[in-house]
Amino acid sequence: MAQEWFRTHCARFDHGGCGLKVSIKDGRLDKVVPDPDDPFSHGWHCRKGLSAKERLESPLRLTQPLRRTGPRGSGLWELVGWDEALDLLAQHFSRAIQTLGPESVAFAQGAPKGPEFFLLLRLANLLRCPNVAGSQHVCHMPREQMALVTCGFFPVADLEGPSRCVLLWGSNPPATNEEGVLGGHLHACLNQGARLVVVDPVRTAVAEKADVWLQIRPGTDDLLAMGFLHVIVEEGWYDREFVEQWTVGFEDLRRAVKAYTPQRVAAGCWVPEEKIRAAARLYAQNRPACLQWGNAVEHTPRSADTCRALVHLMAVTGNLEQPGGNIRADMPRLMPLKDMIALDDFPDRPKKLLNHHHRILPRLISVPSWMVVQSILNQAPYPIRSLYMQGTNPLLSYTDAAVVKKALESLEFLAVADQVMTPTAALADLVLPVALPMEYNDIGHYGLPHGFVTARPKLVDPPEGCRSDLWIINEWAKRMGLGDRFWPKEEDILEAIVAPSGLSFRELCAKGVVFGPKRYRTYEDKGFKTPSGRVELRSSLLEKWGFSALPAAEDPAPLPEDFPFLLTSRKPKDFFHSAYRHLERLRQKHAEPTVWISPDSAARLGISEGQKIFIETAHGRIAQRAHLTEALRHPVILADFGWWFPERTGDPLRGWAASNLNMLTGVGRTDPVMATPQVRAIPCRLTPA
Ligand SMILES: Nc1nc2c(c(=O)[nH]1)N[C@H]1C(S)=C(S)[C@@H](COP(=O)(O)OP(=O)(O)OC[C@H]3O[C@@H](n4cnc5c(=O)[nH]c(N)nc54)[C@H](O)[C@@H]3O)O[C@H]1N2
Ligand SMILES: Nc1nc2c(c(=O)[nH]1)N[C@H]1C(S)=C(S)[C@@H](COP(=O)(O)OP(=O)(O)OC[C@H]3O[C@@H](n4cnc5c(=O)[nH]c(N)nc54)[C@H](O)[C@@H]3O)O[C@H]1N2
Ligand SMILES: [Mo]
Repeated sequence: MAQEWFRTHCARFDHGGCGLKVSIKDGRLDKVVPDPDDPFSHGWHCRKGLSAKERLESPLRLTQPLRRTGPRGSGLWELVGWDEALDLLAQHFSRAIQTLGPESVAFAQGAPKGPEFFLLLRLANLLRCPNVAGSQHVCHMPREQMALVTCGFFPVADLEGPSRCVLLWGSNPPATNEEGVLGGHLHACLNQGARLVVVDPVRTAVAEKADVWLQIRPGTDDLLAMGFLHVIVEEGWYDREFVEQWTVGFEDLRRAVKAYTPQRVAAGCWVPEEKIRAAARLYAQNRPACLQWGNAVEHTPRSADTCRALVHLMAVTGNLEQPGGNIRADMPRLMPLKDMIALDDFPDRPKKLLNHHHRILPRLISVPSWMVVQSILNQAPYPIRSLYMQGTNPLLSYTDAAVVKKALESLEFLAVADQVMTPTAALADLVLPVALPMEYNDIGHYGLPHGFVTARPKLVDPPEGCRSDLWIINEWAKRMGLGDRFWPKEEDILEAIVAPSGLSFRELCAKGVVFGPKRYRTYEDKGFKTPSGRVELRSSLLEKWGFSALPAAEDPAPLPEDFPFLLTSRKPKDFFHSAYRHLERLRQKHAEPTVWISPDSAARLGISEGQKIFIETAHGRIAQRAHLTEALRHPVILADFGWWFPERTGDPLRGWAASNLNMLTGVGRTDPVMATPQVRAIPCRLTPA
C-alpha cells in the first residue's frame, strides 16, 4: 500500500510538543521526521520525538489488563478483559466511598500530559473526593502561584518580542523545552543578538554561550535572587515610572532586600561579587529582558520565596507585559478549566484538601504527593485506602522512595495505568495498558498557561488491548453512575474542549496549532488582577493567608563533615523522568545511570572515569557511574534522576532502588507556602562501590 504523510505533534516526551511529519504504511507507523513548516517548533526536535515508532512497537509494552494473583509485587498476574477491569475499578471505588467516605480513596498523576489530568480531577470532584495527588508542588506551581498572587498572571518569557537580554535561571530549555519554551526559540533569540545571563551550577551547552554565567552553589537561588534585587534597587536600575504607577510595597521591598549585599550573597552562593553586580546590571539595563526560569528554582529550600523574588525582579525592571519581557500568554478560547474539572460541584473542596490541613497555600489544584503518602501511612488526618494512578511512577518520582513503597504496599487496592510494567505498576492489584500518542485523538497544552494548543490526531490503531486514559476515565465514570456528567465517546471530550474556539477537532488538526491572542500592557486598561490592581511587591494575599508579605532568603549552612559533597540533579535529556529507558535508540546514548563529578573531587577520592560509586545521604544510598567533567566544580555533584531497569525482567520491581535518586531525598523540610520538599542541594558523601 502507498505511504501517506500526516502532520502531528510530539507528546509525552517532554514539555515541548514539536511538529512532526509521520508516514503511515499498511496501517503502521513508518517514518517520523521533524516538520520544518510547523508554526510552533519550526523544525526543532530531539531524539525522543523521533523514537515514536519504537515507543509504539516496543515488545515491553503492556497490551492487556492484568490482575494480581500472587502476593503484592510478586509479578504474578492473570489477564482480564476490559469489562472486568472496569467493573473491578468501579465496584471497588463505589464500595469504598459508600462505606468509608470519599476521603478514603485517592487519585494520582505525575506531570500532566494532556487533558487526561483534568478529566481525572473531574471524576474526583464529582465523587467529592479531594485527594488528587500531583507533582505540581515540585513542578511549575510555585512559579505560577507566586506570580498569580504578585501580578495576577503567569509571566511567560516572550523570546520572540524580541528580547535584548535573556536571564536563564535554573532552566535548561535545549534539553527540556521547559514550559513549552523550545530550545529552538531560545537559539533564535540568541542568534538575533540577545545578551544572555545563566544561573546554573553546571556549565550546560547554553551556559557556554552566556555573557555572564553564575555558577551558583546549588540551593542558594533564594539568596541570589534577593542579591539581584539589592543591586538593582540600591544602584537605581529599576524602572521608576512603572514602580511608582503600577506597584505597591516598593519601599517595603527596598527594606527587605537591604541586607542582601553582594558581599553576603557572594559568600553564600559561591559566586564572585563582581559577577553578581554585572549580571544584575546586564539584565536591568538591556530592556526588554525576559527571565526564563526552570525547575531548579522550586526544588531548593525556599521555593515560594525564590519564585516570588524572581517575579519582583521582572516587575521592578519594568519587564512585565512588555514585548520581549515576560508576558501573559492567554490561551485560545477553549472550555474553561473550572468547567472541565467540575469545580462548582464540589464547593467545600478547599476545606477538605489535605493542603488545608497542612496549612499551605489555599489555591493549589492538586495535593502534594507526600501528603497523600503520609495520610496512607499514618491514617491521619484521615486514612486513604485505595488509589488510582495514571501516568506516574511514584517509586521513582516521589521523594523518600522507600517510604512511598511502604505506603503503596499497605493499600487495600491500587490500580495503575501505564505503558510498561514500571516498579510502581508491579505493586498494583490491577494494571491497565494505555494507548499512546498517535494511537488516539489528543490535544497538547490544554490547561497550561503556554498560550497555544497543538493537535495530536490519531494516526494508527493501538494494540488491541490498549485504551487511552481519556477512554478509561470516561468509561469508568459511567460505571460509577456519572454518565450524565461525562461523554458518550472519548472523541466527544475533545470536541467539547475545543468547541468554544469555534473549531471542530478536525479543523484544529488541519490548523495544527492555535495560538491565543498576544497582547501587551493590558494592565493599562484593567490594572493587574490583584486585590490592589497593581503588582503587589508586598503581597496582601499571602499576608491574609498567614504568610510573610515579603520574600526573604537564608544563608546556607556549611556542609556537614560526614556529608562533604553537595548533590544536585536535572532532567534527563534523553528520557522523560523515569520513562523510556526501554527504548533502544535512547538507551544507546545514555546506557547507565551516571553521576557527574569534577576531576578535583575525583582526585580527592581516587575515583576514575566510569567507576561505579555510592552516593549516600542521610536518607539512603544508591550507585551510579562516575563521569569526570569540568562542567561543575568540587564539591558539587550532578546525579541522574529516574533510573530503573525495564530490561531486568527477572526482578518484578526491575531494580527500582539501586540507582534511584529519590532513595536519597526526604520530606523532612518542606516549603511552608508550597509544601515543596528539597529535591536538590542535598549534602552527601561518595565512596567507590
Ligand atoms: N529527585 C527528583 N524528583 C523529582 C524531580 C526531580 O527533578 N528530582 N522532578 C519532579 C517533577 S518536576 C515531576 S513533573 C515529577 C514527574 O513524576 P512522574 O510523572 O511520576 O514521572 P514519570 O517517570 O514521567 O512517570 C510517568 C509514567 O507515565 C507513563 N506514561 C507515559 N505516557 C503515558 C500515558 O499516556 N498514559 C499513562 N497512563 N501513562 C503514561 C510512563 O511510562 C511513566 O511510567 O517528578 C518529580 N520528582
Ligand atoms: N528531556 C526531558 N525534558 C523534560 C523533562 C524530562 O524529564 N526530560 N521533564 C519535563 C518537566 S515535568 C519539567 S518540570 C521540566 C524541567 O525542565 P528545567 O526547568 O529545564 O529543569 P531541569 O533540567 O530539572 O533543571 C534545569 C537546570 O537547573 C540546573 N540546576 C541544578 N541545581 C540547581 C540549583 O540549585 N540552582 C540553579 N539555579 N540551577 C540548578 C541544572 O543543572 C539544569 O541545567 O522539564 C520538562 N522537560
Ligand atoms: Mo515537572
